[in-house]
Amino acid sequence: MRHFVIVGILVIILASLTYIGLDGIGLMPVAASAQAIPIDWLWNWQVVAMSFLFSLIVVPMGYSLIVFRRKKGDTTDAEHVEGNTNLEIAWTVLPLFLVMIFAYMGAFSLGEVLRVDPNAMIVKVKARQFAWTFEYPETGIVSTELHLPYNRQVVLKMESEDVIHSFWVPEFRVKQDVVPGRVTEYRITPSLVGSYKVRCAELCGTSHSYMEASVIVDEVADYDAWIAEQTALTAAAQTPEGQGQLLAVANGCVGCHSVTSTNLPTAPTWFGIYGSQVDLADGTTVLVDDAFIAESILDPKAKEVAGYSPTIMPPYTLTDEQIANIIAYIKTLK
Ligand SMILES: [Cu+2]
Repeated sequence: MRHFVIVGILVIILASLTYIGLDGIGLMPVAASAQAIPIDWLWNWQVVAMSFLFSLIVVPMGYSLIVFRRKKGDTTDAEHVEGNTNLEIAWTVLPLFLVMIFAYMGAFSLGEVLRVDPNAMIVKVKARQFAWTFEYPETGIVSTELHLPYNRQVVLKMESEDVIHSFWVPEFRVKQDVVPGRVTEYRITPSLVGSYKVRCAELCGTSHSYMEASVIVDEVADYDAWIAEQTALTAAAQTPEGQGQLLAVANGCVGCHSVTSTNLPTAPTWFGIYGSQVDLADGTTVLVDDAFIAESILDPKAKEVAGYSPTIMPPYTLTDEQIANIIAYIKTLK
């Protein structure tokens, strides 16, 4: 009986230390979704059970090795044990109970995770080797970053264009495969403002490990501001002038050419230039029209504007359409 008491106390001590140790090393990243709460709750009780079962095996084994080892000079046989019905019933019924309790806890946790909010916001997710794209159907925004408002359930409708991928944000805890030929759903309610990363959790090809995208949980006001900004960009980008402005930014044109009435020392301002006459370095003048702008983009040294030579601008290889869009943008600057 004394041995049982000692072993019992040691099991409790080791189980507590194992639990405190496992809990202390932070096995999980920060929890950033409402769904993380039932998952972490279940996980925590599993760690408790693991710590206890680990101790229940290791302590009696270690205790027996030390306390019941053969004494010096003792050559007698050990006691023969022919089985113990009570013990067998105990180690069948107790684990059965434990498994049933965890089955119930698991079902409860799953129910919480899958709980549907009818007001959930929809975002479409496209996965392809090796990138994620996010579409906001309400506004038509397409983004390579997933912005989500704080504390509102979102349902991701996910499709793959090629192979099986898997959407996984460890801070949200939930993970869902993205399978070609069908739409899979992923529900989450972000509960912590911050910047996270979605990574593909299904080996999908050579650059699988680079298949990441930013997931940003915004305060509601910041989210609204992002939506407004993206909507403006999307709307602007659909007109030739908008495309032209994006091109002018992307190609660095506006680094040297001002777009206001203030001239930069590097190059003539674009403001009011279309349709005007400019003096060239060779003493002649030229009308700024489509032909002159196109020539100046493709071959900047062909006609050098007075006051800026020698021309430092490199030739740009743009398509006719891109040039037309830039011209459309320049025309708006007046
Ligand atoms: Cu992938």
